[in-house]
Amino acid sequence: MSLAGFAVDLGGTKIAAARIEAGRVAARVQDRTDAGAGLDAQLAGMARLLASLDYRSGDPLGVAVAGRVDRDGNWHAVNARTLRAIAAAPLGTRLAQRFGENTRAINDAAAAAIAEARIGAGQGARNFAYLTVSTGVGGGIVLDGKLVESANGLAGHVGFVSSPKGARRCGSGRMGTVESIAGGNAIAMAAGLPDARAVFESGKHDDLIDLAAASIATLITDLTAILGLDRVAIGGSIGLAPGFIDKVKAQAAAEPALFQTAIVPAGLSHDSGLLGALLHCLDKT
Ligand code: BMX
Repeated sequence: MSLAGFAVDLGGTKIAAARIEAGRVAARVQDRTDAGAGLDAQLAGMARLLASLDYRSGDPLGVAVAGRVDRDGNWHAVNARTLRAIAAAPLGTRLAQRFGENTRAINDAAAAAIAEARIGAGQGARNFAYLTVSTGVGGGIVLDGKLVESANGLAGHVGFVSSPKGARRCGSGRMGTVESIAGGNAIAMAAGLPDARAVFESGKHDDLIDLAAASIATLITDLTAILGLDRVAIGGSIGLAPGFIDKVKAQAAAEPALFQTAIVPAGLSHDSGLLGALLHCLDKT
């Protein structure tokens, strides 16, 4: 396939940028996300990474970000603890000023859902959802090949659905969300460790990982009841950690058969947000 251009994927923990050629990531660089940075500093971080990939102003550039991007291109953290200085930030306008008109921004999980649906693990599925279990829990829903969108950019934010196992308030302000159980920040907080990687490496918190997997299984079952999903792909640093999807599948298998769906790993691994951001950008023209 002829997909070519550049992409940025800014998550709660890391920011990646890539040069994409012939539908594949040809070169990739990444850095830690500055969770306290405002729009100017985030744009400067993107520009730094892109410069190292020989990006030139005017080249096609798709930008995926954690948080919602509304119809006017304004960027808002939904979980205000993840990106603390991003509220009504005019991302679309500022991207165009800095990088040219050939840019477009979208939520990171929505971008990944587009890529997985078109060229990844969702190909051939009619009612498809992509879930990322990472710093937060994000999602994108693609029905009949079309991403479900809303004017406020919230559509698909399935991590903010409440969970029967939830007992904490999450950074969205909602009580007991799936993200408050299964998000990397939430798991790290519950374990009293700096981040989710440390939780996995400690080998001492299987109970927290099991609880996270169970809450994701319930979320998938609920989404299947609402949308008649025929496939769900899971990505993200926790979602793709060894054994995690198997735990989710084992929990989901205990549900009545009618409410079960196929659960598969993201086909594009950690590149789906980058590839989907560029696909979305090129859809514009
Ligand atoms: C949160 C939310 C989503 C995002 C998801 C995954 C914020 C800042 N983030 O649910 O918009 O898609 O996390 O994000 O409100 P990641 O940081 O784990 O990649």
